[in-house]
Amino acid sequence: MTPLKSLLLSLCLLTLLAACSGDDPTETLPPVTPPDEEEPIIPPGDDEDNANANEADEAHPFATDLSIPHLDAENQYVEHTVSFRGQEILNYALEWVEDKRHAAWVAFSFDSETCQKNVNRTNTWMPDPFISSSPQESDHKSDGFDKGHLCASEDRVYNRTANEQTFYYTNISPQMTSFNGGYWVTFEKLLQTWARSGAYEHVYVTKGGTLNHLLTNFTGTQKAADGRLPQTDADGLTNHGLACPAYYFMAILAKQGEDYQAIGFLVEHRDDYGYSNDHQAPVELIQAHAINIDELEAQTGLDFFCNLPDKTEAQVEATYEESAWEWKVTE
Ligand SMILES: [Ca+2]
Ligand SMILES: [Ca+2]
Repeated sequence: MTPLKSLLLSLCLLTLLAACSGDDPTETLPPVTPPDEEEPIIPPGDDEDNANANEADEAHPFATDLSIPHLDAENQYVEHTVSFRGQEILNYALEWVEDKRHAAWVAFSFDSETCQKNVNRTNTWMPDPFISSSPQESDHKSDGFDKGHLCASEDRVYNRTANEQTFYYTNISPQMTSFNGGYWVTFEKLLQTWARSGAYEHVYVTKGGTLNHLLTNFTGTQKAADGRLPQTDADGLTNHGLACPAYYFMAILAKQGEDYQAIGFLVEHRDDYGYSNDHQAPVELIQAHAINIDELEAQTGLDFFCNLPDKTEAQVEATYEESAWEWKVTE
């Protein structure tokens, strides 16, 4: 090899080496792919899973409210709303069971505005304008029972229309006089005390009578205001064909910040507790009926607070903390 050929070969090798080294400063790196912002970073089984939640639609925008239990498509679901301070808000909702002529439940909530006491009881009894099979006044005549509110008149006194709607006959249950005015009333006052205490920013409630347990072949011991003894037939119906529950219940969920507490009550419908309008049950007796929501769900067949994320729902329903509630009535 001549010295010239040797030089040329060396130059060729150097050129090749330079081409392979990849350190050309003009070369650009592939762009870094940013993380996909649509993808949740939370691992599966997260805090927001909600398998049993209701779905809201245009006709039922409040179906996902925390007060509403899991809806039963067999029943008629109705939302009674009112216009309050420039907003359409849920006053209370109910599910109507046509063949029982009784609500499966009613649901509502108290916040800093809906807990207010701005109006008096209106006594505007009327058929429910949303339910064609709504009972009317004649369905409650001479049956030996009181017209017992499910959502109490005193629960809805923030606005006149709100109170008027509690007098729809779909919100009424045939209750024994001494139970309505002497015993159940203390549960209602305890709930109202909690709701108006300022201790919670929101109190959600589902109330009702057990349609899976009706009072059958019953004759009471104390006459109602109509001078008759309360009576039901073998199907658990009054003389006008309204279902008469054997128990009444309340499921209560209180929210304060991110903290939730829940408690349930289940009470047998009797007229021999020994209390009356003039002599109402003390709160200690009411406290003895407290149960957790899991147990109340087992007894009633309803799924309360389904719209809570499942993990939170399971936690608050498993136990109730007696010390988390103030056992005092000031209403
Ligand atoms: Ca539940
Ligand atoms: Ca849920």
